[in-house]
Amino acid sequence: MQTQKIIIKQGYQPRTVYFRQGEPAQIIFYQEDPSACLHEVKSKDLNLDLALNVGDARSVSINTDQAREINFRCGMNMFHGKIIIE
Ligand SMILES: [Cu+2]
Repeated sequence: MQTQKIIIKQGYQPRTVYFRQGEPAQIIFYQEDPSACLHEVKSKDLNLDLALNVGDARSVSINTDQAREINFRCGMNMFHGKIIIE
């Protein structure tokens, strides 16, 4: 299992994560930001809509069947992150 961690704190740290195509993958989001802005993580590409409170950690499995770029963003579309499968 490929695992990448993203800390939510004044944005996404890191903003881009990479996975190898064809191997099971997950991202774990750690919420450290109390702002309403970053409360939600949304991704149309992943059909994802998470609401995270400070202290929450949530894993999201990522389908790596195809090489592609997946975008995600905060609830207000101000902060953006990217998942690259290559
Ligand atoms: Cu926002």
